Amino acid sequence: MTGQSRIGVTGLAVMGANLARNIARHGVPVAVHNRTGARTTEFIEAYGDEGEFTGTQSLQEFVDALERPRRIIVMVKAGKPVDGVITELTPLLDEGDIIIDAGNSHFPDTVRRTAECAANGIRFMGVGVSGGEEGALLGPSIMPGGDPEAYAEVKDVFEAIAAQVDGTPCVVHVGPGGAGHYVKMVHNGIEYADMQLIVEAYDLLTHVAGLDAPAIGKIFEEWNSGDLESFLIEITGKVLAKVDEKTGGPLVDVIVDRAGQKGTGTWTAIDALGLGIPLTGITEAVFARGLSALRDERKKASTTLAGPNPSAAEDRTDLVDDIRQALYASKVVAYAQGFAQMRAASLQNDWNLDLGAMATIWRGGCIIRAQFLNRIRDAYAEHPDLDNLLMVPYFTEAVANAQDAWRRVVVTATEQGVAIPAFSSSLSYYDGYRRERGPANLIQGLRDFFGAHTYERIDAEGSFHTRWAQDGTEVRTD
Ligand code: NBP
Repeated sequence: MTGQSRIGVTGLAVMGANLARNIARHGVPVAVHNRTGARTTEFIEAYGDEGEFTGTQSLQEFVDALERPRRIIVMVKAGKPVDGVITELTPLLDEGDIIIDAGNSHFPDTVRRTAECAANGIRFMGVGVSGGEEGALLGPSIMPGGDPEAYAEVKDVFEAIAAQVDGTPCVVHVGPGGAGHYVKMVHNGIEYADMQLIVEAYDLLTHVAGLDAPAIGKIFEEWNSGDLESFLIEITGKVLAKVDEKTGGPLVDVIVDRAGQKGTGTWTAIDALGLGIPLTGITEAVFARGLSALRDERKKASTTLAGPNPSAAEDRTDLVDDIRQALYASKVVAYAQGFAQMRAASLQNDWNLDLGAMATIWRGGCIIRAQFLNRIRDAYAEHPDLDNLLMVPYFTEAVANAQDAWRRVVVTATEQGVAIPAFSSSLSYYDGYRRERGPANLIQGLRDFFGAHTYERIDAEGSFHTRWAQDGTEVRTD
């Protein structure tokens, strides 16, 4: 039996429901399904008149409602539920049908599921979707990975429902296998770094500039009209301006300082460690959330461990602008690192990622959407094989101009005892990256001393070992 729905969505919690509504609102007939049937009934009751929906109560009914090849978006909780749905769907599907996992799956799972589905003649796509609840409904940034021929079957739908910036939809086929979910993972990692940089600026503005939340909210509002213009800077202004109904003071002042996380930042950092890519901005952001969670330990340490207590500066005019520049320079570094990571993963996995296209599809719909991404898109358009974004004249110059302020902020924060892990590690990365000769010569010497790991010389080919504990002579080992 062949149904009439062009595409199906199973999993009607907030993301799946909004994605299904977005698709139907674009005139595409959608079959919907949810494990708990009552949710489907409620969905049809609430939104049934927004488009051409077919509500189904069983997976058999669901697959029967779809055109061939069947195109099925799975929007269930990431992890085991995705495998469960694939297992249940597989016997009901035909050769060439397409399963699209649009949740936040970890990319190695996507690689495995692609192979498992292929063994059953099913085409599997791992698709990153960013933008949260509102993006799913009004236009997300979509990062589809998997078989390009399978993508061709859904391209028109994805392009219709994605956010649009300057007439360009925020969706592009990212690459094969796990590439889509990989890129979504790095997107989320960059989101962690962006947020950490924002909170470090907030901390300094509070404790070193001596400003209160509404005043800082206004500063973020101003910053949002310059180089920093972005969704996260914009909402920072709004969150800081919010008044708590209960206390009459700023809401942010009564929110517990313990950050949650769902794991995508950790995945990004772990992957960077495996690739050997320095990813200090994102990784420090993950560690900072970890430190924030040690609330009880911090409470004890706050009365035990010595250190300066920050005191508000008398003249804050220059300080506020210095903090803005430090935020911008650190942000450039965090993005340079994230893009370097995607480049390394692309080379390792033969994904052939178009990094300029990634910047292009992140300009709208997603959480890190920003003006700044236009600059990154331009950089890759001019230099497709770029090693590091810092080397493009625009960014080289931007960081060069900001660096005096950036260094002042790191010094001031350190003197005043304000933790700035992302600001300071970004500056250290910058200083390390711009050194032709670093100090790792000594590491090699030490490794050779205790483990005969050998070293190379700057003045001769080959590898060498010194008999440190014996006669001290050097021998060539290759
Ligand atoms: P949740 O992640 O909260 O998952 C709830 C859905 O999964 C419900 O439809 C539930 O069905 C279904 N489900 C579960 Br739980 N176990 C199942 C199983 N074994 N078999 C079949 N269905 C099962 O939903 P969400 O917040 O809409 O997110 C969906 C995906 O999108 C996740 O991967 C999430 O990480 C990702 N994502 C979320 C956001 C966001 O802002 N929330 C943003 C971007 C991406 P039930 O109704 O029967 O319990």
